[in-house]
Amino acid sequence: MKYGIIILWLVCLTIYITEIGHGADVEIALEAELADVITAPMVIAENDLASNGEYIWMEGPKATGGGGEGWAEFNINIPETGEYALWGHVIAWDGNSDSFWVTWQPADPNENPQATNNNDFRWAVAGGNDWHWDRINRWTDNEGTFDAMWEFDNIGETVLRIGVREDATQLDAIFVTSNADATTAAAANVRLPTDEDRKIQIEGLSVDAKGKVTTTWGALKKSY
Ligand SMILES: [Ca+2]
Ligand SMILES: [Ca+2]
Repeated sequence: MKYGIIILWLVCLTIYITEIGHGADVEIALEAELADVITAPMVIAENDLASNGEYIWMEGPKATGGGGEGWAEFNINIPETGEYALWGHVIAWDGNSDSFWVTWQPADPNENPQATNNNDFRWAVAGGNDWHWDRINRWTDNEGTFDAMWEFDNIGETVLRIGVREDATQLDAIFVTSNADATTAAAANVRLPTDEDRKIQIEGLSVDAKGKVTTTWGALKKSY
């Protein structure tokens, strides 16, 4: 009986190590237009070349700047503690339509940079008239852009807010990864959301390190 328990324990330990101990990156692909909250003047728009045919932006003409109101919020369930990076699938026409504000709580404080104008939360979006990936950065200390990294000490619910800074900047999708060291989209293994990713996002399911659905959002929240 005693040995049986030890063997059972070893089997469980082996399964645990096999499942989570191999260092797989956490990877979560999100559609911008499936955000949990979108406040005007940030709106959903259609584009045939965008993932899922839609993206979000504050509508506006190129080259005029303006903006600074409205945001999209994503409730993201973090399945493992550690460092995370974000990539955005974007279009940024010119120097007056190439930025968002980004906060990701609880790693970031509950601050509204649209009010505080804090450049620590300013994402200078890489320019380009076609959809392309850009790692989210910070305009820290007004000294230029640095790849942003967020550290989460607890698993569970986090809130990512992408706020309008300049109108006409377009966001199609977001890729969340625990591979915070990768500096190119290829190295970060970025992907646009699949049908399964969209299902997970819509139904509020969490994912494990290998991207398999493990538990419902509601069930996970109850364990806190
Ligand atoms: Ca700009
Ligand atoms: Ca999209």
